[in-house]
Amino acid sequence: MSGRVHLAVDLGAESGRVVAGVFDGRRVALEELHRFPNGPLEIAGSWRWDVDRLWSEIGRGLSAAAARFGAAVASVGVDTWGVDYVLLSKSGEPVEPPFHYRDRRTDGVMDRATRAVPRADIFAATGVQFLPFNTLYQLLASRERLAEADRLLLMPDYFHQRLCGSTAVEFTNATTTQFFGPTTRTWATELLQRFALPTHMLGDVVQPGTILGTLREDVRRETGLGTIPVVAPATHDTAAAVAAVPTAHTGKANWAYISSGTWSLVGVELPAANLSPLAFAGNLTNEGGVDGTYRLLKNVMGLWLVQRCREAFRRRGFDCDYDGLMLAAEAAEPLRSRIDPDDPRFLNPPDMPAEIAAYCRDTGQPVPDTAGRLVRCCLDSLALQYRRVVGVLEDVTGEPIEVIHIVGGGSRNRLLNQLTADATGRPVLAGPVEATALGNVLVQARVAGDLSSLADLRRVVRESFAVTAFDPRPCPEWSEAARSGR
Ligand code: LFR
Repeated sequence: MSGRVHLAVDLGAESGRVVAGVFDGRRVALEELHRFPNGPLEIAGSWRWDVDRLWSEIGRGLSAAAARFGAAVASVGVDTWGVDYVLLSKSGEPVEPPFHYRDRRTDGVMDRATRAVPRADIFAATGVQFLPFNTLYQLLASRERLAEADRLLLMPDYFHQRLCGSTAVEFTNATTTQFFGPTTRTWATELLQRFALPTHMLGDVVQPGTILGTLREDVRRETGLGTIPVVAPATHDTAAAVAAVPTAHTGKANWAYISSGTWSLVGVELPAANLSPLAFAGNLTNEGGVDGTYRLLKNVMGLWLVQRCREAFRRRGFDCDYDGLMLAAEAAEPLRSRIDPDDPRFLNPPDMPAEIAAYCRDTGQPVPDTAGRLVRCCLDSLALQYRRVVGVLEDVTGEPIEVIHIVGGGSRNRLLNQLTADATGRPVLAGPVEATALGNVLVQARVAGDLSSLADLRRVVRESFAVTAFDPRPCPEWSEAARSGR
């Protein structure tokens, strides 16, 4: 395919990639140029991000893009996970290596914070789900460094700064902090003041699709790229993925998405945030999307459970690939034991299989004692949680959800796709796998003048990628399991 090339730098908690999106005006094709691992950097017992290594990997990807596409490269933009931030000094350098959101310094902070300021007030000001790693609690956990900071950038903004010097904060990721107002659409400075947190380091917030600047001279020299614009896509990976859901029903809430990867983000798209008592009671979040839309969703623990089980199996000398684990899970007895995947004990336990076993023991269930049983327990529990969240979303919006789109890396998991259809009783449409990079690329393509509405972006996705359908099978045991409340 020939056409204009937009580069998506797509960083996830487990891996990063630089992807080229070639857009011919009607369809888009993706080509992965460079993939690299990501993960926590341990410094004196704390979990950080190795942003310098990530930066050099991004450089490698950009050099590969220059070598492969030369002058056809039209722009570049970065998306990453949410909530994490870099504090910059006056001279533009990080004041310390940025923390990983799973770092344990936030243990207990959210509980203390919500004793000081009631949850209802925090929700009214931000519309965000209570998660212990939200930026708000991270700032409270390390407030002593804030005085040194001139700027707070979120992770993608930081890489944009290194690419073009911009210090803007992009809207979709700003909404994950739990100090951004969904109705005022500015920083919730009054809330920060109630916590005696400073606000001087908060900069301008820009919408997805803003041209942030042009590639710095030194980056051009090192990579061989030209004087191209750096464009803020939807910088929150989930927002980018939702923008690339291949629905033909933009503007309606009768479809749900699951952006499936390390996390499962289960939600609907709305024209504005929903701050209702039901949304608050359901601990839902309102995160910003493309074109001012809001993503009403819930973070479900996701395939992190399986990733950590696999890691633990490896440590015990049992190195089974992902497909092998799924086959073992498929062969295991369904719904034998179940966990609440969102119990905070699963956020970062030292040994995931042991934690799952302990949960099952504590709740009087059979302990999953093989790899297949453990993984099956994770997948059944996720599917059951999806069912619950879909129910809550319907209650909150008052609209029946007729179909579920699963996008992202987790949409490759056929077993989980089928279990999701069975558990929710809804048809599941799986794909595209690379929704995040696609959403990133298509927002850039729109800036280049090739596309107009969000519906237009999604039409391109539909015309470029096939989806796989999973129909629900009649399985009364899911209703029973849901009734049992676990
Ligand atoms: C998914 C994600 C989620 C966010 C979590 C932590 O990759 O961005 O949306 O809650 O990571 O930042």
